Amino acid sequence: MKETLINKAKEVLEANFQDGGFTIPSQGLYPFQWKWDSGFIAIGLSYYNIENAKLEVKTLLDAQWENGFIPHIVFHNENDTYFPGADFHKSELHPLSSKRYKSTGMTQPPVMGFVLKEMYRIAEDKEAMLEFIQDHIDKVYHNHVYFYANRDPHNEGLVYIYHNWESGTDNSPVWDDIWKTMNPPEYTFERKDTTHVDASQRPSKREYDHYLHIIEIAKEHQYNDGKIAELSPFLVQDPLFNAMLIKSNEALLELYELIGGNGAKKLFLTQWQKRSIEAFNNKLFNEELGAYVHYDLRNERQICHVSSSSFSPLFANIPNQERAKILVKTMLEKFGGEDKYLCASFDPTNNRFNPRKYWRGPVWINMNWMLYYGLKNYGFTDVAERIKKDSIELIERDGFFEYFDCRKDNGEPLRTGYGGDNFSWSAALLIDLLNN
Ligand code: 2M8
Repeated sequence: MKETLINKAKEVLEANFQDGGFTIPSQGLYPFQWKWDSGFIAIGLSYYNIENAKLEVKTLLDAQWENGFIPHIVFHNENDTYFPGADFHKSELHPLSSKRYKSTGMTQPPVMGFVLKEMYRIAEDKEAMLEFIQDHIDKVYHNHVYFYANRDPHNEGLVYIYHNWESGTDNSPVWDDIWKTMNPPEYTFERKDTTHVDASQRPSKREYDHYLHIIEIAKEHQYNDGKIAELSPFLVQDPLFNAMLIKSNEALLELYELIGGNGAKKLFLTQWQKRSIEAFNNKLFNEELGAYVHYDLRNERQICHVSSSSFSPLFANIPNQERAKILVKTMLEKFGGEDKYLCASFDPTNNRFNPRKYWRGPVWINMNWMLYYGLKNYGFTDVAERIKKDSIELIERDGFFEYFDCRKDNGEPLRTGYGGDNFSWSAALLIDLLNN
């Protein structure tokens, strides 16, 4: 069983591998290179094709801008099955954008630090892997410097995102609170996603109006960070994004330790790490909900909803043991009913929950993967094992999909997963889970 699944997962990744040296998330639906997808994909590839894993990371880092920024999509080709493409995003507006690659002008969770460390853990030839890391780690470090210098206007140690697409959790009901503060124009455009996936599983047209509007504002100011901080109606300190940054800071510190030297970089990371963890615990925890939440920096308030992002700090060693216990209690009470697979992406007890719609409720394998390691780390072995078992069962039962219904019985006799099929990070992270 295990071997068959692993072979199928490899087939998915092989079919999605492109000539340019990167892996697309899913044919048709996502035909380019995505930042955090590439990180998760590199982890899976490391088990059986370390050279392609390295290439995946190298290709992404090649598209880094001169200011250290790494874009969320790199448009390696002219594929027209995706909207909005390179012509909409116009990364060339930013004076320091890559001259070689067209991209978006927004980013995604900073996974590359911990991805390099995972690759080192998995690699058989540690020496060769460390050499690769040595050649690429400064780019990741530079990316972290970019975040602290440009995305943290109060020097708190918490960086903001200016777009829901930067979060990776695109249409989470968390953002509904922000949409209520905006009234964008009704744009005319041709959606492509709904030609690949049933519209009931994707964001609405009105949501896309909001998404495009924020980009229009950023473009009016050539993606200037200062202007975005001043003007973007969406300015959020996201627990998932910041947990990834903290996890990656820790990984960079460990890797620089292995490499030796690099004192100034280690000092920078140590200082910011301390500040980030403190601010994270002080500002993003909500006692009443027993969970970490998002902070709306534009309107200076917590966004009081529980999502799978609320538990991601476990992955980055952010809570103390006592708080970790509270998080697990909240998770089990709200998300953990016997009739459900762990872990829904949004609170199933909240009336905004939708079990079929993208980031409004379905289970995502990348989130489960992080939660598995986080829970294990704090000694919550049973819950960790349940998340792992649920992830494997969902893929076996529903296929290598993008997201999955958390209800064990969703009333559909011919049940499948949702979103894109043959989805790369579901395959890549399954390989890691099955090898553990
Ligand atoms: C989804 O996002 C893209 C925009 O980035 C989209 O809907 O068009 C998200 O699930 C995101 O987290 C993911 O990286 C991307 C590619 O898999 O798809």
